[in-house]
Amino acid sequence: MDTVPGPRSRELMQRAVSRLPGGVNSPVRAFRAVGGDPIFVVRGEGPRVWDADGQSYIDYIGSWGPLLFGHAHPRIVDAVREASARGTSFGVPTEAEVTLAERLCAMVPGLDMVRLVNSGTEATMSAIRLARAYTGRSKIVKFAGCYHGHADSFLIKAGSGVATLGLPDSPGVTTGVASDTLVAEYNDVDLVAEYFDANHGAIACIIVEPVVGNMGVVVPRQHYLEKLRALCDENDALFIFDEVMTGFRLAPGGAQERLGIGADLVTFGKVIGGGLPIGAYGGRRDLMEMIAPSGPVYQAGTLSGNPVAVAAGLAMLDLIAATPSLYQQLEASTKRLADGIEDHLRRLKVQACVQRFGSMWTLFFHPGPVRSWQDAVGCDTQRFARFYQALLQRGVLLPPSQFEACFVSAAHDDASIDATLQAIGAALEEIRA
Ligand code: KE4
Repeated sequence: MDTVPGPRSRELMQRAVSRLPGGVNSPVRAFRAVGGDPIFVVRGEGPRVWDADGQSYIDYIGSWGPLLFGHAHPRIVDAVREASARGTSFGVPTEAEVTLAERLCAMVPGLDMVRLVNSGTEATMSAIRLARAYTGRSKIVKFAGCYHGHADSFLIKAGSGVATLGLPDSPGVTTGVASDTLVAEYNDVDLVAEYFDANHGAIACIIVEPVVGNMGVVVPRQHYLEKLRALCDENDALFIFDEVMTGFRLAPGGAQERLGIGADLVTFGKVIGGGLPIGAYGGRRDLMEMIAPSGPVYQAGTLSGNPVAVAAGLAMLDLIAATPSLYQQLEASTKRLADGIEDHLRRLKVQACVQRFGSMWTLFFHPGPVRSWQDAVGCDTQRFARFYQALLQRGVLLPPSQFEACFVSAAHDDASIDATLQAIGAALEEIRA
């Protein structure tokens, strides 16, 4: 494989940096944490993408989670084509958005009503606004290394791109806003309990990634989420599951179904848009009917419930419904991949560990286990960067950060997994030297 990124991607990046901050429209895409310039992708199909220099890669970014069935699935492409031919946006209600709301409520436990928005950030920022309005309280509890989008209240020890770039907290977030965000360590309950004791009657909600993807894949300890649920109940606070990443990826009913725990509000994004801009938040009817215009809590959006994005989402849900073995297949593929990587780690005596849940996985350059952000910061990010580049040269594209989840899709067949394992073995050999 020629040097990656190739000349065309480099040329595009030179143009990009003069008109887009860092040359990108979302920071983590700049490949800063892995020491190079990004490839520019021109198309995707199934498990693969092709860059501007004609190189192809087995893709585990998967648009950061939405592409449960891989790139350019014909059912989704056709749905988008047909919907857009009837008009791309109306700003007036359409039947399709009602149908999507009905389908989401039928699939997700405890979902009486939803509001569609345009991103995961809009979903989570709206959910905490609703929690603050319902409880009359100001403070929220989040967890270091968890990422809930870029709304001010969340940019406090956040994961994903914030962690990747080593930005402790973002300038522009006022101390007033930051003082209402209490941060604890994921998988630790004691400090959360102390927060409730010290802020009696002041905490509106806990918001958590039920299975974390945004510090790399970190799974909840046994009974951890149940203890958070109990603390919310004891203190009349709301429990918010941020399922922007896990929703419809771990099970049709997401982490609530998979883990058997009910949240009061749940946020979604990614999968339910089939790769188009979408988000949603929802929960109990008494909560959601507080949202304007049925209630006083204002939230709005020009393109919310956009007919083209909704059509892609409905096609995605149709694909899920038409593939009864989907989640077993995703589990089996991801297990085979993770087991193969662990075989390489043992054979080459590399100090690293693989953590996975469903079709989400991360190779941590850390002895493991990684159970919190405190653990994750111990990763050898320099070694990850060398591994990343060695793998990229061998035609496998991971998220360009140690603190992200990799995604297996239904399009990642045995041949893709085998080719990935071969490339990972060679890349590990290269950096071991
Ligand atoms: P968006 O606003 O980026 O659509 O969603 C924010 C968000 C909220 N909650 C969770 C659990 C999320 O994972 C995300 C976004 N995920 C990152 C990937 N780790 C988006 C990638 C990016 O920022 O470019």
